[in-house]
Amino acid sequence: KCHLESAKRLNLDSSVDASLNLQSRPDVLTCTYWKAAIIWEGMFDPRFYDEMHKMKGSSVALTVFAVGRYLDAYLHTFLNSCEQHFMVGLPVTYYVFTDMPEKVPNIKLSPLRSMKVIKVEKNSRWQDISMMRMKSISDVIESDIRHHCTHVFCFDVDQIWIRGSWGFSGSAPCPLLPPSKAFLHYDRNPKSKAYMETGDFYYHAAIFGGSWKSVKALTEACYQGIMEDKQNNVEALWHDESHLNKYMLLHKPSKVLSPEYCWDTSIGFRSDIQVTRLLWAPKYYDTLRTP
Ligand code: 2GW
Ligand code: MN
Repeated sequence: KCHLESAKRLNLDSSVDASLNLQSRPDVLTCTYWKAAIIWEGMFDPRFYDEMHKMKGSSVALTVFAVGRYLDAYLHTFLNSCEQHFMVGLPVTYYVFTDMPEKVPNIKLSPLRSMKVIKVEKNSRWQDISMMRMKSISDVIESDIRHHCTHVFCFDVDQIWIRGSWGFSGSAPCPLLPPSKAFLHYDRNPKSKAYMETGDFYYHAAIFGGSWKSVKALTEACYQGIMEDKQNNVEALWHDESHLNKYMLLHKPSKVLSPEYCWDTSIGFRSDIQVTRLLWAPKYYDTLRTP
C-alpha cells in the first residue's frame, strides 16, 4: 500500500507499479504512518528509477560546501566518490561553495556532468558556516538551479559514497534515530523556532533533497527560522539540523532514506543494515575544529 502511494506520487501508472518488483523487509520499518516509503536495501531496484528519470529528462544539482580547512580535508574524496556512485549516467551539476575557488580540485568528470564553483565568505563561527548553507542553497536555486535542474540534493562534504548509484530512489532526508530515541536530539528550548516537543524521526542534515521547489521551500524556511533565532538571541541545539527537523515535522517528506544513506561506521554491526552506501568520513576534531 505504502509503495503504491509512493508510486502514485511519482506519477507512475499501474503497469509501472508492477515493474517496481517491490520486496518487503519484515525486519525494518518500511513505511511511515503518513504513508511515505522508507528506502531500504532490497525494496527497490535503483536502476528502475534511473531509467524513469532519464526518460523524463530529469537533471540533478548537487550542492556541497568546502570552506576553510574542510576543502583540503574532504572535497576531493567526496567528489570522486560521487563520480563513482552518485546518479551514475544521469546529468549532474555540482555546485561547490567555497571561500577558495582556486583550490577546488580539478577532477575529471564523466559525460553529462559539470561543476560550478561559487565563492562564499568564510564565517568566523563554524555554526554560521553550517547554518548559512540554507541561505546560499536557497539563493542559488533561485538564481541558477531552477533554470537548469529538476532536482536538488544537498550534502555535507565529510562523507564518502561507497556503493552503487542510488538514482532517484532516495530523495528525502535520512532518519538517524528511530522515533523513540529521536527526542534526545530535538531542540528543547521553547525560545527557538526549532523547538520541538515530539517528532517522527531524527533526520540527519548531512543529506537531503528533492524537487528544486521542495528544497527551495525547505532551505528558505530554515533560513528564516535561523534569522529569527538570531534576532531573539538564541541558537538551536544542532543549528541548521534542528531547523530542518522542525520543518520535517511540519512538512512530512514523501520519502525517507534508511540509515544506509548516512552511516557512521563506529556504530558497528547491525543486523538490519545489509549494506551501507554513504559513510561518515573521519571527523578530525582536533585539527579541523580548532580555531
Ligand atoms: C564545521 C564544524 C566545526 C568546524 C568547521 C566546520 C566546517 C563545516 C568548516 O570549517 N567548513 C565547512 O565547509 N563546513 C561545511 O559544513 C561542510 O560542508 C560540512 O560537512 C558542513 C557541516 O559541518 P560538519 O560536517 O563538521 O558537521 P556535522 O557532521 O557534525 O554535521 C551535522 O550537524 C551540523 C550542524 O551542527 C549540520 O546540520 C550538518 O548538516 C549535520 O550533518
Ligand atoms: Mn558532517
